[in-house]
Amino acid sequence: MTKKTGKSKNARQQGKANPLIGIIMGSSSDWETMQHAAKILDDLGVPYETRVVSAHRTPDLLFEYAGSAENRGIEVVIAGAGGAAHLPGMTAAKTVLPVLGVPVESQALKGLDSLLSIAQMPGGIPVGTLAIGKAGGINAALLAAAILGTKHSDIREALRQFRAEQTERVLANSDPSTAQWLNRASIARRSSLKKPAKRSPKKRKRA
Ligand code: RP5
Repeated sequence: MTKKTGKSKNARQQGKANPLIGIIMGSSSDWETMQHAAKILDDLGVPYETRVVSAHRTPDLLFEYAGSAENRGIEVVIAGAGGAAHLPGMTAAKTVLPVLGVPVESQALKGLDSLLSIAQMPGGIPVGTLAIGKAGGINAALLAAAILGTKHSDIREALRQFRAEQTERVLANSDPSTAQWLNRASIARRSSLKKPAKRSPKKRKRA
């Protein structure tokens, strides 16, 4: 068994003092999606920071954040946004750091609007676009770690360990029919425990 990645915290993670990754999002409502990126980085022991930076509600903050990220030591930006999602593209326009975009699932169009807004950047300013929603948040963090891994060997090794554990989990549960059977058996057991006791019929009061 390989050691759990989450427990193998390295020196980098101490206090998240020097974040290498900036996770930004257009609204605090995007956190539900972006927290999955943060969790993966926690597991890998990669220091990061999180900020709400809205392209249309706080445009000056966006310029300030994207313009200063490189000098502050950030090496990759993960930007999540929903709807007419211009945050990742605008961020990429203000920095030469790699920007990974996470399309947040919108109510109106289920995130298709976010996906196209982020992926369809005109040639010249790229945004690496991930899947809509939770999978995109997870994969943005893994891809950011892979990018950092080309320079930081400890991050590359943490990513290798993450992959090994993931493979182990799949191989350890390779027969879904057994898992389903176990599941059905435990549901049946639980429902038999919950069966209400037979009540004796109430005696009618005589008038
Ligand atoms: C975008 O608008 C945000 O990225 C968010 O996904 C969406 C809705 O924002 P709220 O109205 O929930 O703040 O800017």
